[in-house]
Amino acid sequence: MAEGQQPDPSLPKKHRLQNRWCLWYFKNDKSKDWKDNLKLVISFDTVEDFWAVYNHIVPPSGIATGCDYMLFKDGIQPMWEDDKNKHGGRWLVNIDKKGPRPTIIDQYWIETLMCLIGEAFGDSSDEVCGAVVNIRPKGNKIAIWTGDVKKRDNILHIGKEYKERLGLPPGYLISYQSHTDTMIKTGSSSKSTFTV
Ligand code: MGP
Repeated sequence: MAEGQQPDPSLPKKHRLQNRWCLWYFKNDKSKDWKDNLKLVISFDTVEDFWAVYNHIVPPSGIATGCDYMLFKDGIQPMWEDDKNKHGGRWLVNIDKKGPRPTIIDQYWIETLMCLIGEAFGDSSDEVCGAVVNIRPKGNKIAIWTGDVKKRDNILHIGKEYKERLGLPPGYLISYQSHTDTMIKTGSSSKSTFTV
């Protein structure tokens, strides 16, 4: 609904989410700077509008290699440089492309979105900035970004709950990396600050 417009009283009331969320798309165009490839697709703040968006867009398994979806709280840009991200990091889940189900990425992504819009981490949900899914030839990735590497208890709570929500077995370890470490990494792996 446009700003300032009154809701139509004859329509059923929509269910408000705790936060307004923005969906971004990263198109892999190597001729441009990384930031110029980011496009804000749409924002929403009701359950109904979330499903309208979700049902309308191509799932992660269908987007081109090198592209990303990002879902971030309104006001936070999906990049390390944003004030709300710059002291933070991410819980990273690597998804083996050679696994039996190539569309597992879609299942993990919807579960991640449910965790975000449903504020699934209790008080620690305030620490969540957003989530990113990367479609890559070497293996897809999903991550939940949080705002402050020093908030150990919140980060661990989020990591444990997230693992459970994805149905990952206890022996499958996921790691939390600060964005500062990710930025300076050389090669394929960066230092883990936490592991659950
Ligand atoms: P990527 O897209 O997160 O992972 O980062 P990918 O493609 O799997 O690469 P890998 O290095 O993890 O193996 C790829 C590159 O995009 C980074 O090296 C940066 O050059 C750029 N990039 C990614 N992010 C998330 C940012 C960001 O937040 N800010 C800026 N300035 N560049 C970024």
